[in-house]
Amino acid sequence: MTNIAKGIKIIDASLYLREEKTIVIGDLHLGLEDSYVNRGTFLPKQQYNWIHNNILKILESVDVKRIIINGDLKHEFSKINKQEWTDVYKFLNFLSEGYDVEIILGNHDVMMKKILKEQGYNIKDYICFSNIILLHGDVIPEEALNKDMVIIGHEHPSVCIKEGAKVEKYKCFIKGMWRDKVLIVMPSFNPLIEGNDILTGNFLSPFIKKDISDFKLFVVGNKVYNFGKVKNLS
Ligand SMILES: [Mn+2]
Repeated sequence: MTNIAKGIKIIDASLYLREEKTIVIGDLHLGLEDSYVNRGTFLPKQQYNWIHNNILKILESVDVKRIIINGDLKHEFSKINKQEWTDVYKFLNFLSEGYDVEIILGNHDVMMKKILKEQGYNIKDYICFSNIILLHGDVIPEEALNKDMVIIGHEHPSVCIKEGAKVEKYKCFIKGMWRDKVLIVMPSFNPLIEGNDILTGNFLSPFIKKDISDFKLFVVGNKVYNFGKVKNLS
């Protein structure tokens, strides 16, 4: 566990908000394998169990009341595939047994929004705690201007790290500024999504400007490593 801000810890690819006893995970992209199969690539269905076991480990490590899914619960953009129908409900039912579950709408969730709402799931465009706004990060809502800290997903940040001749990609958290606010970007919780290399400078989210050299980098390996500023990475 590593502190990324006051009262906010990184645990694996999740964030723990201590005062709110809340775990935040994002970009699960459930149903990813079926979506690949439909495009002709076979992928064994292992991600669900991995996600399930990993969230269990996290929930056992700290005192949790609430779980927030920060967008892209499912993978397909313009439809709902068979695996999504199964995995999304299995996952939400499993979490709902012991915790309050809230879902922030991601750009991949639009097709399911109405259905989840009708079934009583708590689904929102963003969630605020005093000075913090949590949101997916594909659009900037007005409300973000009123807060001191913005926490987003959407970007799937990762970084390539060289070790001798070997280069390996790791998921990472990055922390910097958006306007006069602290911005934290979370990685995808899905093990199959390695993510987008932050050093390429190509970002999806309107919250991230091209130059992130002053951002701080937290790499998620078998533990979390504080790498300092992006510009010091060599
Ligand atoms: Mn995503």
